[in-house]
Order: sequence, then C-alpha cells, then structure tokens
Amino acid sequence: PAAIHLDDYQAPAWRILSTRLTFDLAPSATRVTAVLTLEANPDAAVGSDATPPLVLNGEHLTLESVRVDGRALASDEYKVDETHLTLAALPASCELETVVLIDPAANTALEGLYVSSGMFCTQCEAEGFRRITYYPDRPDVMSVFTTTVIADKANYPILLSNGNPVERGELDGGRHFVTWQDPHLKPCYLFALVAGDLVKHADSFTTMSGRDVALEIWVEPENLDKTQHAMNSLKASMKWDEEVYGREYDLDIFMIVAVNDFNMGAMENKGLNIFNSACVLANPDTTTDAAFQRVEGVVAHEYFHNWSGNRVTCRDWFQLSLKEGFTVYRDQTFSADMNSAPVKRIEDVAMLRTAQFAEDAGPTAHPVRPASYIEISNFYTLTIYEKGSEVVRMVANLLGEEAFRRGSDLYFARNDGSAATIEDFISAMSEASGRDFTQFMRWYSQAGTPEISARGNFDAESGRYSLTLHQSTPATPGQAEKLPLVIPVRMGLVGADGSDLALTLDGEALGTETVLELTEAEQTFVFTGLEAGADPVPSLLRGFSAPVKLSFAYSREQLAFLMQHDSDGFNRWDAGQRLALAALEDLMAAWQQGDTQASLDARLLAAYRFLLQSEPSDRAVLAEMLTLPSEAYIAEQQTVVDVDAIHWARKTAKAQLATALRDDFVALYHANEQQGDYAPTFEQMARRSLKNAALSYLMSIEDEEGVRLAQAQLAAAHNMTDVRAALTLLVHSSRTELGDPALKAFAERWSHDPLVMDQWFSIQVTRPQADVLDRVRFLMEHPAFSLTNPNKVRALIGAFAGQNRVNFHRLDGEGYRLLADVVIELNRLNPEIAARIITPLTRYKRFDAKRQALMKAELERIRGEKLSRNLYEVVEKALA
Ligand code: DPP
Ligand code: ZN
Repeated sequence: PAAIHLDDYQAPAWRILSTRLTFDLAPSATRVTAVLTLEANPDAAVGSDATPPLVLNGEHLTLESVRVDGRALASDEYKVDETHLTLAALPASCELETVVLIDPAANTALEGLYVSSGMFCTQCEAEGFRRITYYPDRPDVMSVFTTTVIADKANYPILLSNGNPVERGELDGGRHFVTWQDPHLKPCYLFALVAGDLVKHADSFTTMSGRDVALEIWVEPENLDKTQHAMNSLKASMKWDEEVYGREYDLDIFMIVAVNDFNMGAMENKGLNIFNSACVLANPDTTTDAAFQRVEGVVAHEYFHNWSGNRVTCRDWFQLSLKEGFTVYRDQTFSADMNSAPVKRIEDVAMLRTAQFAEDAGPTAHPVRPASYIEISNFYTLTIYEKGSEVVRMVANLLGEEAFRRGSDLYFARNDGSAATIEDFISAMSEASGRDFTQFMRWYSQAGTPEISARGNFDAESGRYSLTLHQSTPATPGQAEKLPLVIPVRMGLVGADGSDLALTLDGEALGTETVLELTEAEQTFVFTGLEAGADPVPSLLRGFSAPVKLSFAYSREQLAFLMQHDSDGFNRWDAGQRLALAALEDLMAAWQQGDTQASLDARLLAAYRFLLQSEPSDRAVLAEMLTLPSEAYIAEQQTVVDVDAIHWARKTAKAQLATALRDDFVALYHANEQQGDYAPTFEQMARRSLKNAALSYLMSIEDEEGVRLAQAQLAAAHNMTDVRAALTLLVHSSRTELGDPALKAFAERWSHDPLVMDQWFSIQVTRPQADVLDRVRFLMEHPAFSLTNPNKVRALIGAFAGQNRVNFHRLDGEGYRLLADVVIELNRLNPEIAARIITPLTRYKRFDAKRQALMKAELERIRGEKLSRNLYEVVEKALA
C-alpha cells in the first residue's frame, strides 16, 4: 500500500450539486441507487478543453448498472475495478445514476452500512461511504443529500437518515419507505442511515432565536430507562454552545441512535448522531460515575461538531485535528464548566501525559497535522485529538477569552458551508487578535513531546530570581531535527510563607502570576525587587499551560511545600505526583537490588497524613491527590521500563500508607458514605471517589474492616460506581474466596446487559495475580464474549494488554502471544480495531532485551499474515 501526502493535495475535478440515494434494505443484499448531479469543477486544474475523467471510489460493491443522463452505458464505456469506477468524456454537467448491491450482514469491519443487533446502521468517517456506493469519498466534495430508505415494515418500523423527513408511505409486500432531505451541504462522511425496531426518548429545545428543535434518542426498547442522562447532557450542550460560542442548532430535529457494535465512541453525522451504546446509555444501577461523565462529554463532543466539523468541515484528512482538536477543546471546557474544573484538568492531563506522550515517543509518532498516511483510520489518535486540543487551548490562553471568541466567530463566518484547513483556523485567530502565529504553526508540523528543563537561582542580596528555561524536542521517526516552539509557561513564585510573590520582570509589575513565552532554545527571565528573605519556590507550567515535559530539580521538601501551598490547584496535585514519583523510584531501586523491606519516604507519608487530617477544601481534588501515579505514568518516566519493579513499588507504597494511616482511611470512608439517592453530580461523585479510594487503601492490606466494608458495599448495591469498586477490590485481592462468589452472583444478575458484562470482563482480566492469563483465555470462550463486537474486545483484550501490565509482560511471552493471536483474527474481521488493539506490542523498544525479543517475534509473526492496510502501516512502522 502506498502513502498519501499532504503536499499532493489537488482540488476535486468534479463537484456534486445534489445526491439522491435510494436504499432498498435487506441484510445480505441491499440495493443502493445513487443519482448524482455532476459539474466539472472550474477551479480544478485541467490541461485541455475536455472534461477530466470522473473517478469515483467504491469498495466491496457489486455494480449493476450505470446511466448518464438517462442512457444506460455499455460495460466498455466505463472502467470498474476493486477500488474505483472511472468514467471519461462526460459532458461538463450531467446526471449519473449507479445501482449497486451490497452485503451489510457480512460487513464485520463496521465501516459503511452494516447490521448490528438486527438493525441497519452506518459509519462513514473516514472512508466508509465508498462501501455504500460509488462516490468521490473525500471531505471537500460537499453536496445536498436526499435519501429514501425502503425496508420491511415489521422488522424495521423506524427508518432514519440526515435532515428532515419529507415523505413516507407504504409499499407492496409489507414494505414501507421514508424520504429524508438534508438542506445543508455536507461531505459523504457525514451521511447516516438507521433502520430498526427502536423506541425513542423525545424532548425538545428552544434555541436562542426561539426555534423549537425536536430531540430524539433512539434505542432498543430495553434501554429506554438509560437515556435521561444523555438527554440532559444534550440540552446542556446546546445551551452552552449558544452562550459560549454563539452557535445555534440549524435543523428542526436532532437525533441520537445507540448501536451495540461500533468501532469508535460516536459519530457526528448531520442531525443523526450514531453512538456506541457505551457512550450514550447510562443508569445508576448499570453505569459508573466515570461512564456518566463520559456520556456527558461524548454527547457534547458530537453535538459541538455540528459547527466545528459539519458546518465547517475539513478540506482533506490531514486537517483532521482542525475539527477534532477544536471539538475536544470545546467538550473539555464544557465538562469543566459542568463539573469540577480542576479535576477535569487533572484527568485530561493525566491521560495526555501517559497515553499521548507514549504515542509521541513511539514508532507511530506523528504531528498534529501529519504529512502522510497509508490508512487514515489509523490517525484517529490521541495526538490528533488530545494534543490537538492542547494546541487550541494554548491559542485560547495566548489570546484571552474575548479575542479567542472573536477569532472563532470569524472562523465560522468565513468558512461556513465549506471545507477548511488548519491555516484557515489560525489565520482567523491571528486576524481577530493581531497576533503573529508563524512560529506557533510548528506545533502542527513537529511530532514529539517538547522537553523543558528549568533552572532557578535566587540572589538574596540583589533580590533577583533568575529562571532559565531550555527547550528541546526529541527526534521522532522521519523528523530528526526540531525547531524551537512557542511555549507558554504560566508560573508564579511562591514565597516562604506559602503565598505568591509579586512579580516584576524587566521593570514591569505583573501581579502574582504570569505567562512566560518561551520562543528560543534557551531564555533567562530575571524577576527583580524580591525581599531578601523571600526564598522563592517556582511554581511552573500552572494549569499545564503547554503539552510538554518540564523538569526542575525540586527538593522533596519543596514538593511537599508546593503540595500544600501552591495557589494553583493543578500544580498542587502535580507537586504531589512528583513527590510520590520520587518515593516510588526509591522503592523501585531497592527492589531492583533485592531489598524488599525498604520503607516509603517519610515525607510522602507526612504529606498524606496532612491531606487526610485537614478539612478538605475540594473533595474532588483530594480524591485525585490521594491517588498514586498510575503504573503507566511511572513507566513513562523510565528509560527502560521495569514492569515488575513498578508494580511492586506501587503496591508496597500503597500498603505502607494504608498501614500507617489505617484509622484515617476508615474515618474517610465513613465521612463520605452515601446519603440519599444517587445523582451524577460532581459533589456526589467526589464523595464516592474519596470513599472508594479509602476502601482501596484498606483492601491493599486486606484489612478485616476493609473486607467487611467492601462486602457490605457490594451487597447494598446502591449504584454501579460503588458496586464495581467493591467488586474490583474483592476480585483483585489475593483471597479468591472473596472474589469468586461475588463474580458469579454478578454475572447471574447482569447476563442480559452487554454493557455491564463488559465491566465484568474488565474487572477479572485486570486482576494482578499470576493466574489471570488462564482466566483471559477462559473468558474468550464465554457466551457473552465476541470478537466481532469492539466493546467486548476492548473490555477483555484491551483491558488485559493495556492495564494488566505485569501479566501482559510475563517473561514467558504468553501475554504477547495471546494478543498477537487476537490481532491476527481481527485483521480479517475488523482491521480498524486490529490496528488499535495491537498498540502495546508496538512499544517494545521501551523494555528490556528479553521482552523486546519476545514482542518483536510476535510482530514478525503478524507481519507474516496477509495484512490489511491498517495493520500493515502500524506493523511496518513498529518494526522499522
Ligand atoms: N468524528 C468522530 C468523533 O467525534 C470519530 N468517531 O470523534
Ligand atoms: Zn470528534
């Protein structure tokens, strides 16, 4: 397979003024008739007077007929192969009709039109539409769509597509039809169709200009009691986008459909969002707090795409972060407004610093705007989404709220109804603010995580504090040399009494906090006018003001001090993480030398005692502060990852904290017990996380009172957050007599609910004990498991390989072998999921020689298969 390059972009040769589709649905033989009104594009470069050939994408299609302006073409008048239909010498404007047959029931790739739990649904982003009909499957070809869906009425009473329903009726043989018209221009990746036996949760929203919009969430009948939270989230999103961005919804109806088999989280199709059921269904009995929040965030994300993605779409797939980075930034700020803003920031950064930084340091590292790709579905990555969001966040912070809003208004106004580029976004921001973004654009073209090393020096005599910041970005595949970036470093100086000092820089008084703009490889900033006794401790990169790694030689005392006093909530948490990391590194070093009796640094213990014994100002932040850095984050800090040392150190630290602070944890548990009914509010969620954090410490030493509390919490079955936390702790304990009966009872109660069974799988396969691999194999044979359902694959295989690090990285290589076996099967069934689930194997260079060899051998074994484009690209990069 060949790579596609950003630099080769050419405008489409043909435009499509209108697209009329008719679907005659049947699971194994659906007939799709497409009538396209075509016009040669005057803007496209053509050499002669003749019209350019019309080249349409099409895969897995059986072509039945081709007509141009009503005349049926003979088979020598066009060319058709496995990927294209080509027509030459067409009139400059004409109407093309094609009829194809497709087989949705056999479509396990879940791209295009497929069948999930007996219903028809679609997923067209990025390049699924070419599996539906012959079409220029590229985002810069925008058209108005009219879609008629015909199906058996008894099996498929509900027929949905984009836009507004304009006609419906009965047909012979028990069939019926509905015609939908979408007045907005859209690229084909935003096309959607659903047909099934569904019920709806209906509501409405009045927009800021007073229009009524019907809101409908369509689900299978048994899920109707799981739709309220998504509906609330949708209404909140619509209102927020009006208030914060001035964006109003533009159709009379907005629909969401829940689908069980779905590759991604959800899809923003115009007026008809299709969701993975895991990202829309929520109910206290079946859904954890984290999943409630995910539903809120994903509903918002897809809704926000109506402007950032649909009204203004992407010129080509290299611009993917134009819509994704911006929309993630929008959904993150929305969630911060709806919940605890500091906790939202902590969670997002923790994810970025583990998973995205790892991607940026691995074989598939790529810039926020890649320069080339083989398979675009491999680029729906943390870099495009999360780092892309951080880049937009830096723009917003550099400009300030008002100028950023002016820039976003200008961007939407100027590009509405068209396919834009990242330059269009940045130039609107630049014009609205007068700021020059030339150097800033490097954030879009350079891969890798920038590293800042900071040094400080206080001269008490002159009252000067000089801070030197040095930046560099490590080489990434294909990019050896990196240039300096514009890095905004929000910072303050914390004085000996714990309060922020007044900052004077170059004679200018800046208040107590400022943003340093680092633009060169190294710069020194000198703060003057400090008192001799100030003894400042710098608090750097507040709020995580740039997606970088920052190092500063803090003493542990300074970290403990910042953990208590930093005025920035994020940096208080981060100081705690740095202190914990240092303490964990001591333990790891001891373990590597055979010392299993080492004690935890007393300063960390003291810091925890302080946290537990003072009145919490913010429970949600406290719960984060009581959580030790994850194994994945610790691994990110190591040159050669020692999974066993990490696991042992974290477990030991936790147990020592639990032993020393046992009574405080018991008290914390009781102070945060549930009162009243469950609600997915952040205040309640904070209490539940605190309570369950306390329980997790107690269970780490298998404290009898802890066991009793966990069992009681499980039996009370108040809500899934508490049930799952208690069940996980019992199952992950060394005493199988605690976990096994609980797992059995849980499965009996929930076997009918696939989303709950996903949790049941994950809980078991993340068990740290060495017997887990047999359990994974056993569960793969369980009737509730299926390799064709992406949620199941993620819940079982993904959770094992991604979260159960000690067992996945077993020294006999059995964990690697198991993953490779699954990847090989998925390569045939669902290449997109295969290319995602393989990720842990591709990171082999981070491990010791023995594990590297084992992992590479599995990659080579996979390479020996006939690979899909998706896997080919990932495996070749990994082995390069
Ligand atoms: N465009 C989709 C999203 O919202 C991809 N599934 O991220
Ligand atoms: Zn998105």
